[in-house]
Amino acid sequence: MSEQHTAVVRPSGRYAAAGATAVAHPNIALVKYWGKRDEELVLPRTDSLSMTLDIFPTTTHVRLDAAARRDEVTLGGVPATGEALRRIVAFLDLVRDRAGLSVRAVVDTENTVPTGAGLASSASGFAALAAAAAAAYGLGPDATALSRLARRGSGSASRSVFGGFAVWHAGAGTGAGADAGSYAEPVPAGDLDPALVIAVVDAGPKAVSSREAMRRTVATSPLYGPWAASSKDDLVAMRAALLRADLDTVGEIAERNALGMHATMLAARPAVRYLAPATLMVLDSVLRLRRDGIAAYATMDAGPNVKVLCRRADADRVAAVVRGAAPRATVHIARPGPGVRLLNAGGR
Ligand code: 2P0
Repeated sequence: MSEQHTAVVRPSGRYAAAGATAVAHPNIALVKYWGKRDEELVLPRTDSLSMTLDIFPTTTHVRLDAAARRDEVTLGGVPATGEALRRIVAFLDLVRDRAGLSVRAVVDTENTVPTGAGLASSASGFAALAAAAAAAYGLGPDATALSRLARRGSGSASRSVFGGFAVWHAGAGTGAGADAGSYAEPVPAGDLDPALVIAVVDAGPKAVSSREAMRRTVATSPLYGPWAASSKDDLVAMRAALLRADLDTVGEIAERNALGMHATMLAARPAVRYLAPATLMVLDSVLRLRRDGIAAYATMDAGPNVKVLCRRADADRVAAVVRGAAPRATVHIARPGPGVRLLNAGGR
């Protein structure tokens, strides 16, 4: 296993008084997670598979404060409130429950990815929080246990525990007994040299959260069942294509899986539509690239931004074409990145 796949999680046995700092990167799913079978435990309906990026890290510091009456959370230096705070405190409660401790925490998070724009800030966010909080409270999970723990914060965070490509197993069943079966692990890939050209066409927060959108889709979309069934086949074919480093097949599967996921949302009642005019302009440019013989394949998440999978050698050309198609977009080039890393467990 390459170093890229290694999640560094040091066991400590007792809580680290000075706290712990962890860094995690977002991941982009090539076979999507869309739909839960258990909201409380964040158990998905289907397996998913992603590539962790080497850009947009989240850095999170967690320090225990015996004198504090409640958790103090800042996001980019600004005190967290509302739903963001509620989710982080609920996650810390879970960690405290496992550690048998009640002491409150001071959490500082620096995100470099635009929050809430379908660029998976919750994946890097909860992966970093899980690693830092587990270390600060002395849990010492192995990488699999850390992936299960991160899942409880946000499903996609389970995959950001690992670098390179990762599969998140849905597992089976519901309730507490099903928790153990749902975790991510690295996926072996052949000699691929991929890049993801990320076109941020709108960095603003989305109108409908992915949590609400997936709930509505599962509950009301007549296309959800067929997509979930075809996603199972996509995952098997994707793993095989990755192993033989077949970028064209990886891209074809990723694009159809993403378009299918958006079709399920469009058929939800009421419809959820994340795709914007600029999204379609970029999708057209991807078709033109393919017509010109460049392997380029698009995927979109819970937002209007487009990620274009291509060979590393083609990334600059793909980025230039995408910029031409959406002149107001900000374009980034990402490559496979590392798993979550604990920077320290005893002081900043
Ligand atoms: C994914 N997305 O596989 C899919 C594709 C968005 C579209 O995972 O409710 O923030 O916290 O488990 O992980 C976004 O969902 O949702 C997501 P929760 P999460 O990347």
